[in-house]
Order: sequence, then C-alpha cells, then structure tokens
Amino acid sequence: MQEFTSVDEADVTKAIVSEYLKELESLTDTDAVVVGSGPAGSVCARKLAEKGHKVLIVERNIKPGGGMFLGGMLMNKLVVEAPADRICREVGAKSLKEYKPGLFVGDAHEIATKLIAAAFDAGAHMLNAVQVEDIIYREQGICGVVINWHMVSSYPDWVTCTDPLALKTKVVIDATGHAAEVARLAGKRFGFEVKGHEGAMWVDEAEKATYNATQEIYPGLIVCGMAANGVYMLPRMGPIFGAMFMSGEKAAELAHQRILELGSNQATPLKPREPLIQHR
Ligand code: 48H
Repeated sequence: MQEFTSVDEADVTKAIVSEYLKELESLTDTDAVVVGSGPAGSVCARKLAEKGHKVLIVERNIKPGGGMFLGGMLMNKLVVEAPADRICREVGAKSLKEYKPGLFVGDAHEIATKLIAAAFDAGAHMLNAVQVEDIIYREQGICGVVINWHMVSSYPDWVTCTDPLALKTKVVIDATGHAAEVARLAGKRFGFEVKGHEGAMWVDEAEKATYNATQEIYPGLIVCGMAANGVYMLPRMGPIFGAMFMSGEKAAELAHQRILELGSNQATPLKPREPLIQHR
C-alpha cells in the first residue's frame, strides 16, 4: 500500500478556514451575483465568467444544480429541445441523443454535473448553504445582496439577531426558480407585487414566453429561468430545459451589457416604484 502523508488535524482546519475566508473576502465586491445554481443560473454564471467577469453564485442548497438532477417524476433523464442542445454540447455532454428531430434526451447527472463544472472551470465562485435574504440598492439600481446561512432561517424564534453579511456587486441575476425570490424581495422594497407561480402547462408557449420574459426588471436586477416565468405568471413547461438554458445565456448577455454600462457611467438611474412591465 502507498504511504499516506502524515497530517495534523489543526492543519486541516487551518487550510479550510483560511482559504474560505480569503475567498469570501475577495467576493465582497464582484461584477455579478447569480442567485441560484439550477439550469438557468449555472449557464448564466458560466457565460458571464467566460466573458471575464468576476461571478459569484449564491446557492441555498448544499449541492448546486437546482431541479436539473430530477428529470420528470424523479426519473433522471434530461430533455432539451433545439437550439438549446448546443449548450449541452458546449460542456461536452456525451449522453445527449436525438429522440425525435429537434428533441434531445440525455443523462441528467452527466449533463447537470458538466454544466456546473463548466461554470467553475470558467472561473465562477460559489457560496453554498447560503441564501440571499435582501438586496442593496442605490440611485443607479440594485448593487448588492444581503446573505446569511440558509440554516439560520430555520432557527427557532428565541434565537434573536442573527445578523447577515452584505456583498456588493454590479448586477444581480435572479435564478431562484419558481419562487422568484429576489424579484419578490425587490418588490417589497420598491412597492410592486410579484405574484409568482406559473400558469397551466403548455410547453411550446411556456418555452418561448420564458425566454422572452428574461429581462432586467429593475435597474441591476435580471430575472431568468423559472424566476422570469414566475414574475409574469406564464404557462409552465414541465420537465424540459431548453428555455432554462437559453434564458440563462440571455441573462448573461443582459448582465454583461449592464456591467459595461456601469463602467461607462451610462447606467439608467433607479426610478423608485416603477411598476413591472406586464408581459401578458
Ligand atoms: C439562494 C436560492 C434562493 C435564495 C432559491 O429551481 P431551479 O432549478 O431554477 P431554474 O429556473 O434554473 O430551473 C427551473 C427548473 O428546474 C424547473 O423547475 C422547471 C423547468 N420547471 C417547470 C415546471 O413546469 O415545473 O434552481 C433554483 C435554485 C435552487 O437550487 C434553489 O436552492 C436556489 O435557486 N435558491 N439560493 N438564495 N434566496 N432561492
């Protein structure tokens, strides 16, 4: 048997603590914070990081991936339609095969793990087991998030004053899925209501509409994936991921434009209580 390196327990602790805190400190100011690491968020984070931006994914779950691993009724096959199969191929998905012309199916674990790994390969960072519980805004728009450990939200009432931490950023992408959590938080702050939750299932309509609804709903806040769907109460699509991937890609392009605008001081000033544009 090969000899293991002898390791001191304190060194294991020091390695974790010092590297985590160093990374966290470097993430107090980023170009973009992507909230949620499901199909939309992981594609968005990769595309933004590939453009050279400093990207942080905040994910409340312990593992990234959101609904990507689940297929339909927990049967772990991932279905995607053209043109979004390109996004699976970009990350080297080998299991993807054409089931019918333009409709593809592959192994959910293979595709999900490759999409997530590609985001890290491109340079994205992630804080897991952490949730966004508020936003920060100034006259130029939303410019940060307030975070806390996810487990803090399940503390009993008698545990008081578990204060959060704040991270500054240039643009926030809500990729929190059905609940559209960041859009809701913004709604509370700016006086609009995000009803959330989607309409009845209609795959074709839902896919197109979700892609079209992917937009900057407030200066500095872009919604994508099911969050975009939920904000506008669009029909749902069930277990197909084409619009999630394409929406993540579109959100990255919009976020890139926002970052460039801020760099050139051309950003739209925040208009308090501006209503949400109704999609339909
Ligand atoms: C940090 C948070 C917070 C928070 C949530 O649900 P997701 O997979 O979202 P999408 O939009 O990328 O994909 C949706 C897809 O999985 C799906 O559900 C579809 C296509 N449904 C169609 C239908 O008809 O039902 O991922 C969202 C992620 C999750 O990992 C959450 O844990 C995380 O966001 N999250 N992270 N802070 N406040 N809220």
